[in-house]
Amino acid sequence: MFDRFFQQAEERSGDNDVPIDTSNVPKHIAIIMDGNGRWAKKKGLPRIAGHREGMKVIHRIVEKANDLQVKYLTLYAFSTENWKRPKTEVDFLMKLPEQFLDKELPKLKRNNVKVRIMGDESVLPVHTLRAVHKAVDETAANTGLILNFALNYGSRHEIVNMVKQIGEEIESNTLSPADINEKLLTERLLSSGLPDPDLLIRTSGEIRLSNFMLWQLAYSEFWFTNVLWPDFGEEDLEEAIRTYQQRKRRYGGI
Ligand code: V07
Repeated sequence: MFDRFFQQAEERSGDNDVPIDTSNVPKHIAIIMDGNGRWAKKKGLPRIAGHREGMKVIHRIVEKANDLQVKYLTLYAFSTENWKRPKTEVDFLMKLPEQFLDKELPKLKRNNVKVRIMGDESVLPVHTLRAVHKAVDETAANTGLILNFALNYGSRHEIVNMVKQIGEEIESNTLSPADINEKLLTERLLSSGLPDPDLLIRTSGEIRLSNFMLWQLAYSEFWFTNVLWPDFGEEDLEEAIRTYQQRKRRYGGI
């Protein structure tokens, strides 16, 4: 019941017939791709079937984002907390980057997409890293959409590491506390070089950040939907962007 109410409320604010204003598309969209396990459970399938289905959605969202001239797309693929899942599930997840890239890398290259990753690489399996680095290297010169995968990413971990590094530089006198400001910290996060996300999307009805880009999302617009990630389509991305634009317009009016 609540579910239906929530959906309707979203549809009302969605205004399907209002076209997207191509001059005001969010430059950077970040997405928490949640609900893959739930999608599988609903269908009586194992969780990994949901992850596989969730992976299949990505290429369509990348193409749509590219068409709309979104410049940066960050996707939360694996969190530092996900290691707590059963080993068989983690092992399966760690094969998804290779599976995705085996199929999609040629297309990403043709479409001028530049692949990046953001996360603690030190504990990722070598087979995963090999595939990911190949994609990063082979798309390094591309100038189109920047597709940033958060892989073994956790925002607190990111911040702790940054502070540790800064502490070491202060100890060795290569950095002075007086030099510490927001710009310096921003440049030392794993997202260095990317602008802050303009829009955060989270699927599957959870209304929380779950340790995702805490510093970077300080001023972002948030858009939550009950749609499960494997069911997320181009029209859902459009709706999120339309809602974002309506909010922006309202701010402009004040
Ligand atoms: C994963 C599929 C999407 C739904 C969320 C969880 C499961 C794509 C990647 C990926 C990562 C890096 C890269 C290229 C592709 C991925 C994991 C899980 C661990 F360079 N999807 N996907 N990685 N899922």
